[in-house]
Amino acid sequence: VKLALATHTPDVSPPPPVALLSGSFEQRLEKAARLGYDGVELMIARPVRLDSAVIGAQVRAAGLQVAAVSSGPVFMADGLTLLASEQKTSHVASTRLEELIAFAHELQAPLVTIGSFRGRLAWVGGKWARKHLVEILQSCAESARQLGVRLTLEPLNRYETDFIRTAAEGLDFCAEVGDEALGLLLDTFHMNIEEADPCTAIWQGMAARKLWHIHLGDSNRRAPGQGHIDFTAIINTLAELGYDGYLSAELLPLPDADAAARLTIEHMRRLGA
Ligand code: LER
Ligand code: MN
Repeated sequence: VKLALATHTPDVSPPPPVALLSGSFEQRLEKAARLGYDGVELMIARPVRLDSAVIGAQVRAAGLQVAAVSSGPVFMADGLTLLASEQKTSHVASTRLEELIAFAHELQAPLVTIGSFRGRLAWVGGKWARKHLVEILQSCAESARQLGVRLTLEPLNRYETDFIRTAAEGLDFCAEVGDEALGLLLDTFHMNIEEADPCTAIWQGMAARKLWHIHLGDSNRRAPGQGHIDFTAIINTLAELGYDGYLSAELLPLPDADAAARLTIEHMRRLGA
């Protein structure tokens, strides 16, 4: 199984609340490689402030792959969301998504994540909010497809979103968008709150051939093994169904950002990942 961890690029400061490892960007890459990670999920806010050739070279020099480009900081650091109360904000956010897609392409990253960056229906209001996001994602999925990049929609728990909380709801939304470049990202922390059974959610995503990325976090959003999620069951289900994407740690830096990264890989490897 390919393991990655989420860490921020130099355009993001302070670090997002679920980013791992301490030190400079290059030090964090080196630490990830030394711990045995295969890849990094890059949490990016402003791709235009970064040089993809430099970032790509730094990641390769550490012997790592870019597992994903995360849009999380576009919301967390810049307050931009695809659905927003101001139309201008929504427009700037869509443009930012196009930039992230182009950046992912330049880095040869397989996908861009869309979690809290999608915003909330209530911020737009009315029946057309959902339709608005469908249209934005149709347009961005087309750009992504042309560049050989994929987009992954992430169901989130009820305290962080007002729509798309389960894999089933995520798959319905993907069907509504109807582009082969749009699929799902399932986060074990969110699944633990919203799904009747995380393994069933994984099965649904795999059956639809839409499960392309997974975020790891335990029930308390600490490293796997520090809460009560059954990661053995999750790993066994993924193996049985032939999942070949990344398991990417996106969790709280507790007891500290380096220890959380170490505890994650130790636990996952011990379980056979
Ligand atoms: C937020 O809780 C999360 O899980 C991120 O992946 C989405 O921005
Ligand atoms: Mn997540």
